[in-house]
Amino acid sequence: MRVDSDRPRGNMKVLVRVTCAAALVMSFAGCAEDPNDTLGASSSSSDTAADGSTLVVASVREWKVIANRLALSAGPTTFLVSNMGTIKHEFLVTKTNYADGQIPIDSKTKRFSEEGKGIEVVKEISEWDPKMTQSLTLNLVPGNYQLLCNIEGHYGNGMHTAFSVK
Ligand SMILES: [Cu+2]
Repeated sequence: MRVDSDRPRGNMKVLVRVTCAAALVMSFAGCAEDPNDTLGASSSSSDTAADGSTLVVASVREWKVIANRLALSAGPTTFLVSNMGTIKHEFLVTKTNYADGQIPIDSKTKRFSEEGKGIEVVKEISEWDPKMTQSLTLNLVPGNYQLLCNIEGHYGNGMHTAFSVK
């Protein structure tokens, strides 16, 4: 068996393993190779992260944002987000009353202004590599949100989902 056959990717594999270990500490079962597995596993695992916050398991890819729950009660919330795509993505928890996918896009930058009227990027995971999982914890207040990626062209291509907090 060739253990180190593909050296260039060696470091990434180690990082993935470390990330999975961190995820397990948060009582998330496993490191998903497929978003459907992530969603399936989440239904039988805890709805609460180790710190007591509400757990939302999500994934980003070209060109979707998926989450295992799209409505929850206000309070401390942890998003565990896997990049299931082949390129970098970001994850923005955005408070807005715009309908899902309807935030106006600048035709030149192919992004929306994160300082625009009626748009509040509450917290974000900056763009990160494929096959990696990141977590984000924040205190959600009631309102309408979108979980989205605002890298050039990505929002317009479909990387958004509506999310509401009561
Ligand atoms: Cu993206």
